[in-house]
Amino acid sequence: MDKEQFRERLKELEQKHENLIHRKNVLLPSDDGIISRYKYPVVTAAHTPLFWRFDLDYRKNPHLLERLGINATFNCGAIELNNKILLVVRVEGRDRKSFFAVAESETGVDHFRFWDYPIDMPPYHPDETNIYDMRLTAHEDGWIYGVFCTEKKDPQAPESDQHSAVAQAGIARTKDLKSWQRLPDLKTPSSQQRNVVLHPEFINGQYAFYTRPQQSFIDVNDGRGIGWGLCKDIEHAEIEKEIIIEERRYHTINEYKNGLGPAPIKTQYGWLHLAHGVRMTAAGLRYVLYTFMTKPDKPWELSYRPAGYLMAPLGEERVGDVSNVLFSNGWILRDNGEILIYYASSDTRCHVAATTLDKLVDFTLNTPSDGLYTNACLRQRMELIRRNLQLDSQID
Ligand code: M1P
Repeated sequence: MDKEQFRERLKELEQKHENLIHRKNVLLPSDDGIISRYKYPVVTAAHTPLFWRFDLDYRKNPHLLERLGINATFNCGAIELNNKILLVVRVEGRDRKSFFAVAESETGVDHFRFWDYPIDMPPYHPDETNIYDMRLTAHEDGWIYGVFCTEKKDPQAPESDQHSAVAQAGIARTKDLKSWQRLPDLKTPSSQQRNVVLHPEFINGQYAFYTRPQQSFIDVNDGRGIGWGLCKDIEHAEIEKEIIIEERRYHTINEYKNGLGPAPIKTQYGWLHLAHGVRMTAAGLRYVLYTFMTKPDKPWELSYRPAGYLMAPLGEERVGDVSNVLFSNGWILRDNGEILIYYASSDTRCHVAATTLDKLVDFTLNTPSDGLYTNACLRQRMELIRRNLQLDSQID
C-alpha cells in the first residue's frame, strides 16, 4: 500500500467505526410485558478503538494490518456515575486473554465509546493468567468495588494437562474507575470460586459476599448453588463460614449450576437479585437469566423465587463463541424507576434490555414458584386458564 492508499483505507475504517458508535438503538416491543430488548448490541468487538488493534504507523505497518485483534466484548459490570452510564467490559483479545475496559454512554442504550486506555489492573499473583466478569458494587463504605474472576493453571495438574485451571475471586477498588487499588484475593472454604459479588451494605459491621463455591473449573460438583459469607476485613478478605442461599434443583433452569449476576437492588420488599441458571441439554449447556428476592433485613434468606427464566437466548443471541448463553453481571436502576439490564450473549457481545423496578418486583413476587413436578406445574396452568375463562370482563 502506498501512503495515499494507507490514508484512504484508514479513513474508511475510521468512518465505519464512527458510524457504528453513532448508530441509534431501537427499543423493540415487549412480547411478555416484562422485558423490552434493544435491537442492536451495545458493545461489540468492533466498538473497540482502532488504535487498540492496528499499528497506525505507516513505517511499521504499511499494509495496515490488525496486529492485536479483539475476539469478543462481553459480561460487563455497570454503574451510573456523574450522569454517565459506564460499563466495565470483559474484552477478550484474539490471544484469549481478557482485560477490563470502560465503555461510556450518556443514553445507556447506544453510543458507547471506550475510554482511550483499558483498566491497568495490577495482578495479585504472578501466575494470574486471566481475569474476567467484574461485578461493580458501590459500597456504603464509600468505595466502588470490582469483584472478578481470576484464573490460573491448576498447579496440581501434570505437565501433559495444559487445560485444568483454578478460579478465585479478585478484588479491587476505585472511586472513579480510572485508578484501581488491587486487594488480596478472597479466601473461602471452597477450593474454587466464580461469580462472587459484594453486597452493597454492611451486615453487622462486616462485609458480605455472595459466592459460588465449586470444586472444579467448569463443574461445580458439590457446590450446591449461590452462597453467602461475611468477612471482617476487606483488605484481607476471608470468609470462614459459607452457607448456600439459592440452591440448584433437579429439572429446573439451574439444575447444573447457577451464579449471581450484578449486586442486588434494594426494594421495599427485600433484595432483588438477577442470576444465571444453567442446565444441560443434548446441545450442551444452556444459560438463562432469572430473578429471586431475599429478605430486607436478612439478604441471605430467600423469600421469592419465581419459576423458570426471565430471559433466555433469542435469535442471534443464541450463537457465539459459547453458544446458547445469556449472562448478566450489570444492571442499573435509574431515578425514574427504569432498570437497564446489561447482558451478554454467547460470550461474544453485550446487549441492553429495559424494564422497570415495579415490573421486575411484580414478576418476582407474583410468578408462582416452580412446582418441581409436571403435575404440579400443570395445576398452576389449569388454575390460570380456569380463572381467565371464568372472567366476564378482563379489566373490571
Ligand atoms: O461460558 C459461559 C460462562 O461460563 C462461566 O460462568 P459459570 O462459571 O457460571 O458457568 C464464566 O466463564 C462466564 O464468563 C461465561 O460467560
